[in-house]
Amino acid sequence: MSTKKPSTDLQLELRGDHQEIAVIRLSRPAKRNALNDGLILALRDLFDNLPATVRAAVIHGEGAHFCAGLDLGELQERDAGQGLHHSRMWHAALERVQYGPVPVIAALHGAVVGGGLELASACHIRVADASAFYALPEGSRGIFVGGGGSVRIPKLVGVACMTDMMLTGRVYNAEDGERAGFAQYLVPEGQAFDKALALAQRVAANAPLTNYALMHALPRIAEQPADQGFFTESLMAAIAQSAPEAKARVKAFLDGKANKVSKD
Ligand code: 1HE
Repeated sequence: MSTKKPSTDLQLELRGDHQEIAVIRLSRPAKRNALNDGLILALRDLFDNLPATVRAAVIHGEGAHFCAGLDLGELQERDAGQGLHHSRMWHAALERVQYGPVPVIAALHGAVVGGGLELASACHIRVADASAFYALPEGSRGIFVGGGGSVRIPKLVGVACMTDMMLTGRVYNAEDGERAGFAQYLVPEGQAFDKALALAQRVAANAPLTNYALMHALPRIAEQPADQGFFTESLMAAIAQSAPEAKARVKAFLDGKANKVSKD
């Protein structure tokens, strides 16, 4: 699997005055951005080699859908060992998304299904437009999730919701999906990318160490017993606040030079 040529189905574009936003596009619209092995490996390599200017990323899909999941055309007869390695390859790639160098915002539209939902759930923020729908057709295809979905998806919507989706083939539309917790933002059709980009610009303006703490410390703290979590939190807080950038930002507020918190 790892000897395949790099995929041309994944595009990277840098945006922003300092090339601080990476726009990552699944670019296989004829196959509804189904994720073949080449695309999964390209995703892994892309996150391993993001330019140092990048502070936040947006991932989206070309065409009418975000992603149709695993490329079923590649689902050849695998023995148990090969199936294990295939799933672990997905885990490695999506781990680079979740625990990579920068926060990733998924702009969702159309189908967000199977492995596409697993990819979306590895991102840090999900923005959906009104055309988005969510499903886990693995149940009806006689397979199981293999891209980390059984770990990440229940953290968004709960075990009961995921079990129901896989047992019954239930499809959530955009509105119900947002209510269930698949997406944090719901915007009119066609606006998910612009909203995700605007959020990425805000994220990119944060102190890098704060973003690092949110990506790497928070999910681990949330998994720890409370006593250990409190301790890890104190360590992370001490490290973050000792950074010169944190001191400069707090001083700017105290000098009346930084934005107040505002509900508008
Ligand atoms: C595909 C795939 C795919 C489309 N693998 N080729 N995922 C699924 O079970 C979802 C399967 N796909 C669909 O239900 C639909 O295609 C969609 C709802 C996503 C889109 O519908 P539509 O009408 O826009 O497109 P289409 O006509 O169904 O598909 C267009 C083409 O894309 C067609 O190929 P063509 O050569 O006949 O033009 C489809 O065969 C192809 N296509 N989806 C391969 N998924 C780590 S484990 C993860 C496990 C899973 O993700 S299982 C869930 C797989």
